[in-house]
Amino acid sequence: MNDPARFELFSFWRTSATYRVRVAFNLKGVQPQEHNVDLDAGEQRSEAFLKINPMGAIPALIDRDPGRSKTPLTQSLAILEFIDETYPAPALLPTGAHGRARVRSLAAMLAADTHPLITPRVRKYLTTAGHFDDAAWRAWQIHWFTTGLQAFEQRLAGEPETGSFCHGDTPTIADICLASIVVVMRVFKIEVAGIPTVMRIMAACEQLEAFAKADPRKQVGAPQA
Ligand SMILES: N[C@@H](CCC(=O)N[C@@H](CS)C(=O)NCC(=O)O)C(=O)O
Repeated sequence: MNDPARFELFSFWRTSATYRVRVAFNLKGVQPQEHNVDLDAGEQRSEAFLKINPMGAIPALIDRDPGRSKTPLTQSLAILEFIDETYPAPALLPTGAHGRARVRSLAAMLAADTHPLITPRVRKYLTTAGHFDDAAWRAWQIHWFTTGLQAFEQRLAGEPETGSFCHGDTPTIADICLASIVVVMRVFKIEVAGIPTVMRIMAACEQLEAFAKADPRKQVGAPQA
């Protein structure tokens, strides 16, 4: 199954959205070839990268399999579903329509409504046009991580579909998104109180090699501890 030449993944060590794609590939036993896009150096806004993703954001994925479209895929949630459809086992979405919608909804709470607010482009805007200093930016980060994760916790704790993972007892794209936020909070040394179910499920995720291997601190380019 593993064909290292098939997928090219544009990535950076600490990014939440790329972490999701790494975990999904790991769960499927597939290893993409990674190309570093240094977000600290602003490489996501280089002319070359903007041809791959005009949004100036990673991940971007190119399928090099002969006969397949070479149009880069962007947006981590779309890429997760692409990987799941390309390699159906183990499934990253449940089978029923309601379960699939619930998992997609949980995933979107973090990937669509939380994470984009703390990206480098938002920081750049707020610290220039918005006149934020470092303390204001940190308060902003803490606010949005807390809002997103406490709402996520409320759903996990209150909905009967929650099991040892976000939906039942196997990992889905909701768990991948949950873990993608927690690993980045660790990088930024941010803690959110009152999220015991989130942290219980995070611990379950990290028991799995697919998640553990994707930890930002283990990626090429990560600062040495
Ligand atoms: N909704 C997009 C978000 C992509 C995104 O914002 N990625 C971040 C890294 S985690 C990025 O490349 N940011 C560059 C910037 O903000 O300048 C996805 O899920 O793929």
